[in-house]
Amino acid sequence: MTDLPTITWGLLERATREAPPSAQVADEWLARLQGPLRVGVVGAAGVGRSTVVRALAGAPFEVVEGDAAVRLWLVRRPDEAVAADAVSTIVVLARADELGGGRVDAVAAAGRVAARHAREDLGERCQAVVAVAALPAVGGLRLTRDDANALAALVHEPDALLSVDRLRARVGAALPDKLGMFGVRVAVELVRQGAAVPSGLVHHSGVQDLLDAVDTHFLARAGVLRARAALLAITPLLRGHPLSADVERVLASAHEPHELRLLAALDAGRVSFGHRDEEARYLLGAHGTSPAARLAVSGDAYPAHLRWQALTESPDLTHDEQRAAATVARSCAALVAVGVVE
Ligand SMILES: Nc1nc2c(ncn2[C@@H]2O[C@H](COP(=O)(O)OP(=O)(O)O)[C@@H](O)[C@H]2O)c(=O)[nH]1
Ligand SMILES: [Mg+2]
Repeated sequence: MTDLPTITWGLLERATREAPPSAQVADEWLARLQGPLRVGVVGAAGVGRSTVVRALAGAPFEVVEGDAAVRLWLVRRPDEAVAADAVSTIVVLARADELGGGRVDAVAAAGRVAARHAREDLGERCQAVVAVAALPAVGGLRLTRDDANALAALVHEPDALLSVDRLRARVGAALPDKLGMFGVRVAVELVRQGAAVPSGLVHHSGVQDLLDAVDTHFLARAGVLRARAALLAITPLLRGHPLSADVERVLASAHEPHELRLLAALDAGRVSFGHRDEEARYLLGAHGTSPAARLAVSGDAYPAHLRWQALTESPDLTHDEQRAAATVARSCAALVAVGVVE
């Protein structure tokens, strides 16, 4: 089985030569397939897009406001995330610190809400759901000496942290504006523990969780995700051209997007094969997509294929689990084919 990125490269080159209306876009995508992954930040005005872009500055991928091959879809409430291209979307519960009046555990609590939605209603619509408070993470990187002094003083003045008004009366507006009530409370706690404030805020704000999710769901699969985005981008430009049938066939038959969906379902706990989950994750490419990486736990591809094929008819599995087993079996079949060729 030739992989999707390789097939896509060939189709894009053909598009530049044979299909003039799509040539320019195909050419742009050929260049983009070799560059860093672009991650788009989308959502309603005021949801916190610019702040998330700032919080991700310096990450090992390119962050842009607006749509891209893959996207972070910012929402205030989970029910705003109604339709998305699941494989290329991470839903972000933005400004999560504002929940519960900026309590110290606000983002952690929002994180549990996010995980529940990933298991339940949002699971089919995205790769992951993450709760993030970007403002305190950004603010933590811009603290001045005065801010640091104010935080140190607040360690001994718990009453000043009881409300925004009290905090403003004590330290002025600059610090609460920079970090938010949640951020100030967390930062004071970090100072009390003798921990570094900027990196502590990145962790407690969920920004580290977001970076990890982008790493797992996007960066590790950048080749497939970009290839798919490129084919989707040229599809409308090929209407009526013979190449369009080839592109549609590749998009419809590519196995990798099914692997990504199943990995997300396993991560969120929507699907489980019990003690076989770990083997499934390897075979699906969670720990590397080379044949050797996929087979690291199973050993030989052929017996693995037989075992997973048998599970597609196992009476111990639900219908959904049988279908999921068929996805793993198909990954195994491709590995068997690779072994035959070598
Ligand atoms: N408390 C809090 N406020 C935030 C957060 N992110 C953004 N904001 C504030 O929300 C407002 C809109 O943010 P912005 O990033 O400009 O939103 P955009 O319109 O989507 O780009 C600004 O006043 C931000 O300071 C956050 O994580 N927590
Ligand atoms: Mg903005």
